[in-house]
Amino acid sequence: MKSRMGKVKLFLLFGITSLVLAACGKENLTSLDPKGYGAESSFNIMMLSLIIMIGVFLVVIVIYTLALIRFRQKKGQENYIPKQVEGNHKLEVLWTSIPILLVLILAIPTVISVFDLADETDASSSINIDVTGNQYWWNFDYTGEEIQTSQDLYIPVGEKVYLHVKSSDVVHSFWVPTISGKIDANPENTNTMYIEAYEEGVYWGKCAELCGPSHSLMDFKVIAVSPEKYEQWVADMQNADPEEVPAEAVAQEGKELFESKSCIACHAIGSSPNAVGPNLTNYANRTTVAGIKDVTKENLVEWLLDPESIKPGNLMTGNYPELTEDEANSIAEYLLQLDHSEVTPQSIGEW
Ligand code: HEC
Ligand SMILES: [Cu+2]
Repeated sequence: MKSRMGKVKLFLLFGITSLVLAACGKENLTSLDPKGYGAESSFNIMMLSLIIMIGVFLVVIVIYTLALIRFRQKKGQENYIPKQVEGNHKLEVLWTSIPILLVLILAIPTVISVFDLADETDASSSINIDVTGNQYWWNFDYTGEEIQTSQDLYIPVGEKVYLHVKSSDVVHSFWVPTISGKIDANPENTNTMYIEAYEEGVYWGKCAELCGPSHSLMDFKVIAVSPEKYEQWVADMQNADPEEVPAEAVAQEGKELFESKSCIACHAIGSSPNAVGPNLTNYANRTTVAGIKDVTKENLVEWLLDPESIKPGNLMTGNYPELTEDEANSIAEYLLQLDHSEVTPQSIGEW
């Protein structure tokens, strides 16, 4: 009896925690409030399967309840044996064909949607971006535009943007629940998918494939802006001069350290397709450090002094000369003045 109470308590605790935790999470990191084409088609199929499931559940419960009531053993009939039935042709046909029908109702829109989302016929006249998953960050290379970014993917609202997704190391999976479906980033081949956002916003993305100790920290963002702002952003990024000397002395020192401390071997500032570490061209326009911490000088210095404490297993740790706090501070000053565009996540009022 005691152990049963224990189980009941455990069950209650589990139920309550699930309910409470279900309310956690970020805005624009949900597939239940779709704001883009891929997410909307997934949502519709999800709803269809839910409706079918509820229907089946109700029918089963009704039949079960009827059978319970109708075929109860009645008083005075304890020895009564009901008529023995062996097989019923009509019933068997019925309960074979109904599930087949339900599976078909689910399969047809699913298959149509899968082919629709993989359709590449408009790709040549649209924006194309090469997406590379790396342990534990994402690189975005705007084909033909000479723009490289990392962590933040800028796209125009209302347009199909074709993503050609691959990986530089292990299998990752690109997923922006609020606007897109999910697609694998494989080392050996490129998968293509398009995304389209209906409204301006900052949409959180996640790596959806267990890829190492910091897999759950491999966050990124899709920043959907109006087509005019997008044009502006592209021009700003193309005009960014990586050689520009910062105004303040501390930041100038930071720039020199960035070159002398071998940061530049892994990180590009400007459009160079260097893929060892994230591109840092517009670092001051970012909202997160390493995809997860708010952009503040303290967090940036913390990252530079000890990246391991923020993202275990990352590929920067131990691969650069040790920095003093002053040096980290100067580098942070330098990175935080790399402000090239007015089109930022903050500027669309979502931050
Ligand atoms: C061996 C290559 C390598 C070297 C050298 C290196 N880094 Fe990194 N760095 C990385 C990688 C890889 C990441 C991505 C870590 C992650 O998110 O998993 C990173 C991340 C960062 C980030 C966070 C980027 C973001 O998206 O927010 C900053 C800032 C940074 N590095 C600055 C520096 C500075 C400054 C130096 C020089 C002192 C340096 N790095 C040296 C590889 C390197
Ligand atoms: Cu990953």
